[in-house]
Amino acid sequence: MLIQYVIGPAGSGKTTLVKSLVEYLQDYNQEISVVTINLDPGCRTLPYTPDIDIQDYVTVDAVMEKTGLGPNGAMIAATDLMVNYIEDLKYEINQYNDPEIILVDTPGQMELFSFRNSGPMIANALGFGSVKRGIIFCYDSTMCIHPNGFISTLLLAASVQFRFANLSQINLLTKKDLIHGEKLDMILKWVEDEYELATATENLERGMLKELTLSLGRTFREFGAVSDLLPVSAKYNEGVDNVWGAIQRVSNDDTSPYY
Ligand SMILES: Nc1nc2c(ncn2[C@@H]2O[C@H](COP(=O)(O)OP(=O)(O)OP(=O)(O)O)[C@@H](O)[C@H]2O)c(=O)[nH]1
Ligand SMILES: [Mg+2]
Repeated sequence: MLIQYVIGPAGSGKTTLVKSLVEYLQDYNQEISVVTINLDPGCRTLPYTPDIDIQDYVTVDAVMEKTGLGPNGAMIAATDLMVNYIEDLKYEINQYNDPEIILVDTPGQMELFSFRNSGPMIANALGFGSVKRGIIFCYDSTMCIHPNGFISTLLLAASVQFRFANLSQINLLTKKDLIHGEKLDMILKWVEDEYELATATENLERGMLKELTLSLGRTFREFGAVSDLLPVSAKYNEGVDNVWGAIQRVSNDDTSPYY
């Protein structure tokens, strides 16, 4: 059994990806057993019906009503409260007959799940028995068309990797349908070739921002934090097969941190 946590900045396409991936896996050609978990206590509607839903236990609205906190404070409190329901989540997972994969949709406020204690605690606690765990990180392509936006997203992806250090990470470039083909190729070249990113930074950024972008680009590459980006359009179900391929490759790799 695999558990994949879908993480990324607000609006980067996490929920739409979960929906599209579930549909792909449940397609009659695949028939892969999949369970979905919604770990966002604040979302109002979802385009898929989660099999397991944290909102059965805790919601931002209920926390607001009970504590008088505003939406931001209540979101923080609700995210922290999720750890109280780890045993319930495990119990619910055990009701399914050893699914091949569990997809976990995480909150829009990425920093709450990733940088407070609850996210890593839940991720560790759900890794019981022989369960393999990994992260799918969503780079929003519309945020990555400038070197500075690309590096900023890379910073977020790398900080998630640090926080969940024992989990493998697959990086996606989401909403590829929203950017032109040449821009998409350009971003993919920035990943492959450090000179392409450096040249684009020289041409497109100015002053301090340019120096910082160049310096961060070099540092990230040195530390191996610039890794393959898989372009995907969950809205139009394009590239979802490659995401499944990447999940399978990482989970079958004995040297990956899955183990
Ligand atoms: N064009 C296009 N739009 C997309 C795609 N994926 C998501 N969107 C849109 O982007 C918006 C945000 O998508 P979500 O899937 O809700 O993103 P999210 O990361 O789950 O958002 P939060 O949970 O609020 O952080 C919605 O309007 C989606 O319809 C895509 O592949 N292409
Ligand atoms: Mg979402």
